[in-house]
Amino acid sequence: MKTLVLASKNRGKIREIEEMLRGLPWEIKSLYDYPDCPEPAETGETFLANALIKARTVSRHTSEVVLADDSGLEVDALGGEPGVRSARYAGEGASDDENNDQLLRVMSDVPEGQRGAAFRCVLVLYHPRGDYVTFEGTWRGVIASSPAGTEGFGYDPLFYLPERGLTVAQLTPEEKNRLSHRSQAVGRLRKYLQSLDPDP
Ligand code: ITT
Repeated sequence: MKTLVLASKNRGKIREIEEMLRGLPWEIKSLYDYPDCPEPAETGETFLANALIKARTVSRHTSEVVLADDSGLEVDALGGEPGVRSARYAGEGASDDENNDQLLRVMSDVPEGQRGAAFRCVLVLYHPRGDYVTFEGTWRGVIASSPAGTEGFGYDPLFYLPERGLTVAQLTPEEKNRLSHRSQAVGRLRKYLQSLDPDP
């Protein structure tokens, strides 16, 4: 088995990506396996820039192949905010609940019909020799007026899917992993990894 280090401390992401990469000949690790790894400073203005910062930092520290996920919520009525600031929308170190409350406050005057949004995920697969490939996924939905559901993480309780009549936090983990921005990006990554290592 080869080792793939997820450049993440977000347990929700790690759980989802591990599940989606099941069955491939890669042992999946995360930053919880490398407690001395320096904390990457996510100073980029794009998902790709931040994913690259995380991937480089972790690959230098571990000398392993690294997968970084930079993702977030882009709200149409807010010109794409919170975007790369999704994890810290209510301030540095904010909890998911605090970020959700902040989003509801900021959107309190936005009428139904103008509450469209997208989850975006950018993955960087980074080799310690310095080359990398990227994969993306986008998932459209609507920001609900109050939270619902207990599954998932982050903004899932507010991300409403009109075609399902449910928020993402009301989906089963299996359903989220079939539909999400992250599953689209990881699906592309899976195909790439399989093309490197086709079954005999
Ligand atoms: P790592 O950098 O350690 O991976 P992070 O949470 O800081 O963890 P990001 O900087 O990429 O990661 O921020 C992503 C934020 O976007 C995340 O904290 C959520 O608030 C939100 N987000 C991303 N994917 C999501 C999903 O599938 N469901 C709900 N919210 C999501």
